[in-house]
Amino acid sequence: PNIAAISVNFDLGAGRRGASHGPKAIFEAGLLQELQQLADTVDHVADLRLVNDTATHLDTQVDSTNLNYFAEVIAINTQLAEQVSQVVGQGHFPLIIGGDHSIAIGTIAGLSAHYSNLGVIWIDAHSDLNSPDTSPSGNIHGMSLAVSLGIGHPLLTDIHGTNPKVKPENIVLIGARSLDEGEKKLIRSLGIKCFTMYDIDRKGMAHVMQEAIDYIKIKTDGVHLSYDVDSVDPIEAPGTGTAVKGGLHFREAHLAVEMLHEAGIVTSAEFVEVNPLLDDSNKTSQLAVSLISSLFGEQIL
Ligand code: DIR
Ligand code: MN
Ligand code: MN
Ligand code: MN
Repeated sequence: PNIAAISVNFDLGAGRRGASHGPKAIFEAGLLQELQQLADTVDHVADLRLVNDTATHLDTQVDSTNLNYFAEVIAINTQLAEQVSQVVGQGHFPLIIGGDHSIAIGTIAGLSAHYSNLGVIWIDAHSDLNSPDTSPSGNIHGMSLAVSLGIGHPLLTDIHGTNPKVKPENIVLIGARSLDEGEKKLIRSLGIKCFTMYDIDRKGMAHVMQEAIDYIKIKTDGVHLSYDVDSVDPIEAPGTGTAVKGGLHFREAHLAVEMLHEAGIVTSAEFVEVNPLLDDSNKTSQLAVSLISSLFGEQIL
């Protein structure tokens, strides 16, 4: 592929600061050098951040209850959606480096203009299916998948055009182990395919990934991989804001992306929630580089 890397230096969707430094740490861990050996071409096409005044001056009438940094999240995602849509139009593979997971709103919005049945593989300890009504935190990184389904504040769901951006039957969740009550209800009521850590323990990661691939490839015309590093166990990925024990082991985390490479179905990807301020040396950034390399075909032998 011709990879167009887009870094997003943003952390206001999360409850703690630091994921905005994720892109710098991941690039310093050697991302571009690794990708140059694997892809046809690699270009770092954009390095997005909020600049003074880009945050929308929201009307004081707008209800932003339980939506932390609402204007900032709208501003960064509006920029990101435009950038993603542009690189897809040029025939490039968008690789988005976060940043907290609220940026999936902009990524998926930008992609959705180019696909009528976009598939989304969401590898995460969480499901990010909250709305202002169900969120225990008000942090928008816990709402991004719901927004992509058209659930949430219209100023978020309407970013970059039509809504919903993705259909519930075209989503697969992998690695879930921390779900809020409202999220569980939504997963059940919409019938979203969800492979929890229980399923991974019970069936094995290879089996789960094969089921996920077989399920998603049937009716989708493109597949976006949204990889939250907190899916990985904190032993391997300590540098993240909402670590949850009982996660993917190092090899399970890699097998997922190795099998996706082999299946050849992924058309865009994002890696999010690396927080270098919480990291142990640069372990989590290095893990991200290694996972991304495997997605683009790095093999052991
Ligand atoms: C929690 C945490 N479900 C929330 N979500 C996180 O605040 O909505 N998502 N950490 O990545
Ligand atoms: Mn290498
Ligand atoms: Mn997430
Ligand atoms: Mn998460």
